[in-house]
Parts: sequence; C-alpha cells; structure tokens
Amino acid sequence: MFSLTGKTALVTGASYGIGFAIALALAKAGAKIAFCARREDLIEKAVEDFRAEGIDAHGYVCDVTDEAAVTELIARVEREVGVVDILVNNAGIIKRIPMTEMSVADFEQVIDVDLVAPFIVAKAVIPAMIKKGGGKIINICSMMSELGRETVSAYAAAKGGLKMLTRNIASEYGKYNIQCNGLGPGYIATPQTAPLRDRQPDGSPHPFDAFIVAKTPAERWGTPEDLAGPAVFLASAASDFVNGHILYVDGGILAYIGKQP
Ligand code: NAP
Ligand code: GCO
Repeated sequence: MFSLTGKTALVTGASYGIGFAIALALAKAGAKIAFCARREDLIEKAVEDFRAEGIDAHGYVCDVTDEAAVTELIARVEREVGVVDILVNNAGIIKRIPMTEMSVADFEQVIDVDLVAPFIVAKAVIPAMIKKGGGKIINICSMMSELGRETVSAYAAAKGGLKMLTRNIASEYGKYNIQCNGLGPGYIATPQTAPLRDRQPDGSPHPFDAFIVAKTPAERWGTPEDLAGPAVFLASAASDFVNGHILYVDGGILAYIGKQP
C-alpha cells in the first residue's frame, strides 16, 4: 500500500533540508527521484549524498519561479527519468522583516517562490498526470498556513495561499484521480530556521529556541526525517481518497494553547 515502486517523483528544492529528507524517503519507498534547486554545487553534493544511500537521484538546476525553465525541466525529467507521478512542491524561502519596513519587491519575491512557483510546477505536470490516469501533488505548507507572527507577513500570505491552492487543485483535478494535499511542518531544524536557533553573540541560547520548545507539546524541534512517513503516505496509494487535506506534522503545536505560566 505504501510502495512507490515504478513511480517517478519530482521534489523541488531538495538539495538539503526538508526536500532532501522527503526525496530520500520516497526513494526508499521505491520511487525514482528527480529534484531541482538553484545552486549547482549543492545539487552535486546532494547527488553524492543520495548515492551514499544507494540511490541514483537525478539533480537539475532550475529556479522554480521561471516558467520557461520549469517547462524545460519537466521535459527533461520525462525524457531522462519518467513522467512525473508524484510532485512535491517543497522549494521555499522566508524573509523575516517587520511588515511596515518590508519593500514590495521583498514581499513579491517570497510570494513568487512560495506560492507562484508551486502553481507553475503543478500546472506543468498536471496534463501528463491526467493522460497517465492520475498523480499525487504534495505542497509543503507551514504553521504559517494557519498562524501569524511578527515579521513573516509575506511568508504567511504565501503559505496561507498555498493551502487554498492545494484545496483548489484537489477540487479541480480530483476527477482525474489526482490527489493534491499539503504537508504542514512545524518548526523543523534546517538552514531556513538556523537564524532562530543560533546561539547569541554572548553564547547564550537563542530565546526563540526555548519559545518553540515551550510551544510544542513534543517539547522539541522537528527534524526533516519527521516528514518522511507522512510524505510517503501522501505519495502512495494509501492516501488515494485523501484530497485537499493539509496534514500538519508539528509535534502538536496547532492543538496547544501554550504552557501555563
Ligand atoms: P531550506 O533549508 O532553506 O532549503 C530550501 C531548498 O529550496 C534548498 O534546496 C534551496 O536550494 C531550494 N530553493 C530555494 N529557492 C528555490 C528556487 N527559487 N528554485 C528552486 N529551488 C529553490 O528550507 P527548509 O527548511 O528545508 O524548507 C523547505 C520547505 O519547507 C519550504 O517551502 C519551507 O517554507 C517549508 N517549511 C519549513 C519549515 C521549517 O521549520 N524549516 C517549516 C514549515 C515549512 P537553492 O537555494 O540552491 O535553490
Ligand atoms: C519563522 C519560521 C517558520 C517556519 C515554518 C513553521 O520564522 O516563523 O521560519 O515560518 O519556517 O514555516 O511551520
């Protein structure tokens, strides 16, 4: 039920972090892996890291905000790996800037990568999925698909939008046996969140670190590997009647009112 043997998966932004861990999990479940990112040196390093795990992953340089480059990427993946059965829209960025100090250009850049790009890549793979008789699209959402906080207005707007893009793809293409679901990671230790965990100049722990541990019933940060099982579930036949759902993998954050004083 959870086997992905014979399937081709494309994971965007999988040179490290959550994308790499998800691609590794899909590969271990049997899928052939194509992935993309912008930095070629880190793509090459990731290909080596996959190889060390016995996985022959195909890495491509592609900025997912560039529609022409994405069209070319999908054609290459179809030729060199296979028609995409599973798309994971994982590539994402964040800019932590108070809203009244944020430029329109910065706001738009976050929206472009975190919301417009998943639209571009999904749009590029859906026709072949329809032809093939089905497919799986997993959009990487966030706590900020549900919650706000200081400094992340663009990111929250994008991830909230991605939640609704997910539901709309499910609504529009469910009849073609395409399931589009979201994975909503909690606070996960990756380069993206390193600035929230790094020690202060005086060597003391970052206050955000303790804040997140206190906000999380599991009392820890998540790891990229915490997303592995949920990603395989949403990529596999086990979730064939799950559509338009956001699966939060957050150690309980969204269930919790917070520690009493
Ligand atoms: P990360 O460590 O910063 O990794 C991001 C990946 O995306 C890298 O491979 C990066 O490589 C790639 N990327 C960025 N912009 C791209 C673009 N325009 N085109 C192609 N690839 C691009 O991030 P992460 O923490 O693993 O997060 C992965 C996803 O999960 C993001 O969507 C993020 O918003 C979401 N998320 C993260 C957390 C968390 O706590 N870490 C929680 C919830 C959701 P290049 O820079 O070389 O392109
Ligand atoms: C932040 C964080 C978050 C996480 C994640 C939470 O500054 O609050 O970067 O937004 O990355 O998306 O689920």
